[in-house]
Amino acid sequence: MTPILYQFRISPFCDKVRRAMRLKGIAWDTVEVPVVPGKFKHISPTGKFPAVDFGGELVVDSTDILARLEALVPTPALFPVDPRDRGEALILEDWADESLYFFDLTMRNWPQNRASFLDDLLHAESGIKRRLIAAVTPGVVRGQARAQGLGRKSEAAVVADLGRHYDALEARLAGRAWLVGDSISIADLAVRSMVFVLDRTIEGRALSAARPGLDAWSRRVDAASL
Ligand SMILES: N[C@@H](CCC(=O)N[C@@H](CS)C(=O)NCC(=O)O)C(=O)O
Repeated sequence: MTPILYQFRISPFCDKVRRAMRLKGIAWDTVEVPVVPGKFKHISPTGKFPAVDFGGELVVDSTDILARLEALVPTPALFPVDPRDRGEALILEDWADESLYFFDLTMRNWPQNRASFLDDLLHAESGIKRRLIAAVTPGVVRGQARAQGLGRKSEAAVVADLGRHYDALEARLAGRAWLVGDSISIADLAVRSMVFVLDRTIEGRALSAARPGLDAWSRRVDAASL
């Protein structure tokens, strides 16, 4: 059985799943979901992706998908065995998913970053549909960012916030190869997937390039999982 990944290619959550499958040596098929995914409701009732079809068993949500992958191919283990490490890894994963993600959503939609955002988002769309989605997306995403709160801050305040998060990562990575324990884990994959998309913004790339530990760790995670 070859798992089928239903994805938005641009999504850091989908990137996390692809990295986990590569690390575990699992081959998969990909279905690119259109940006307006109406007819994929039977795959993901929440309308969120990634979703993976494991031979008829559908799993939605990247964390649940990684747990399913871990059960399918236990090594290398992405969920640390030590309970304290496991807890830390899951907390870091959730921080990446629920905090860093909103920096992605907010910053990629800033005017100076928008062209690359729309190119990445709409890579599979063309013609009138592409133009229509490109026209409405900035307003929709701005609304999401404002609802979460980050989108109500000035650009300078958002960059300062992200710099503080990156300082925390830089400090955490001092003298160690991975975020938790002594091997790559779900924490590294989740955080790297967010830093990866943030590196597609002018400000995010400047912040990560100024932190040598973070930058070296990014290269390390990519070497293992890309
Ligand atoms: N907690 C979910 C989050 C997935 C998620 O938010 N995916 C976004 C793409 S980055 C999505 O599908 N958005 C579509 C929507 O909200 O309608 C996971 O870890 O898989």
